Amino acid sequence: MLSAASAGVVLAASIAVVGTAEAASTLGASAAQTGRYYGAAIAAGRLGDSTYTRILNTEFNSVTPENEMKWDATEPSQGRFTYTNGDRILNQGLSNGSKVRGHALLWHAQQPGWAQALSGSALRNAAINHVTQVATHYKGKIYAWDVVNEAFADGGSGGRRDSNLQRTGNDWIEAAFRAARAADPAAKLCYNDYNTDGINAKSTGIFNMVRDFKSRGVPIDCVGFQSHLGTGIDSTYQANLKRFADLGVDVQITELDIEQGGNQANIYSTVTKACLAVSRCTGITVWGIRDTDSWRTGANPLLFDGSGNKKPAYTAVLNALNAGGTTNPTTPPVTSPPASPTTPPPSGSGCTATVSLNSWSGGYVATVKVTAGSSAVTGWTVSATLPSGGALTGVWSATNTGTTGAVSFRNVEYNGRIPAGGSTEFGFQGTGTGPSAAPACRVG
Ligand code: 9MR
Repeated sequence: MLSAASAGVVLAASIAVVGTAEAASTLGASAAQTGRYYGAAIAAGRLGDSTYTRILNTEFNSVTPENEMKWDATEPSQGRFTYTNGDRILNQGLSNGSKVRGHALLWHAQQPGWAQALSGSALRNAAINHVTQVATHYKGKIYAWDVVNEAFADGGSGGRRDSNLQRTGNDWIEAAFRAARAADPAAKLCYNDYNTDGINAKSTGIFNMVRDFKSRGVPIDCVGFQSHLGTGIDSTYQANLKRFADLGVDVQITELDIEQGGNQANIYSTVTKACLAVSRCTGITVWGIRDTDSWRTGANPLLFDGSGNKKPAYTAVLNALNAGGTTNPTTPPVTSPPASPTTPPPSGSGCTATVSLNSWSGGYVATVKVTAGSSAVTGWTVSATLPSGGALTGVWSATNTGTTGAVSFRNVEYNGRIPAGGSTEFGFQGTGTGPSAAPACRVG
């Protein structure tokens, strides 16, 4: 027994020398060998299941909340945000050393009832406020956000899907991306969709949007290809990933599941190899862990069976990952949008405020940084003048006095105390155009 075991070790070692990477025994570790992640969509309600969490913690190094960060889950009534289940997913991932993909800030589906009932600028402002608030709550913790999900139509048009969000104006997607960037400059910002698993009219419509965004400086970093696949795969799957990567964005396979049939393991292998062949394909997420966790009842589309056993598809993926591929270069960190230099840096005691505006036609989101001077402050008030015709529609991390013209913002309980030289942030949102002059800050 002992000598057989050591012979096995010797054999494994010699294979590793020949291969491009040493064989790893879990999906996450084998993907990491080429700088990629291998993730799963997970549900907060299943985290008490020990088989589920064992597989999760062993195999995966990225998590996506299946439902817990969607609009209906995080803002069930307007302006009231609930992060309990989203935070459970986040903490599960972070405590396991995993990346967390945020899913999804704006989508035509799973909107809370109050948002479904809105239209026009009220909906646009509510949507942008939602993006700002949720991205701010998770600031610095999310690897990549699906900022906008499934905004393109199926079929041959290559155009946008009709939805209440689309009816607020074609620029709603870029407004969402700008708001997300302003709120969390470190997160990669993705557009995510399905039926884009090859070069077709829908994926080409998205391709054209991404190319346009890149040419106009709209912040977009990645495109997610959901890849809910049947029993076949488009021969242009890899070429499609590559053409997007060539636009200068990362690509990710975000919701992979493949109907069980004679070809399931082969198709899983093909998808894995396609990602490995594209240097900006940064990782793969399967949409669930066991077949019994899948939204596709009866399709058995995942890598583990209902008892948690590895399926042939699992082995096919692991082997493909271990065969190696292009090394995914670490992409440079996203740069923060410049804050407008409205006030000089703090010198004496007191405080100063700088504002960074994310504006679109008819509205804006302002992020205000309050910085203490050479002495700590225990409370602050920031004053600004809003141009006529506009009004405040939302404020966070501060309380306001006035909604038009001369307005002021006072700290809330948890952010009044700023150490000497330290800073805090609050934000507000309004209709019309944002303040053009420097906001004033005073202590108290
Ligand atoms: O898997 C999710 C399922 O639990 C929800 O009931 C459903 C509601 O629309 O959303 C599922 O996830 C979807 C994802 O958020 C976006 N792409 C399609 C996924 C499958 O429907």
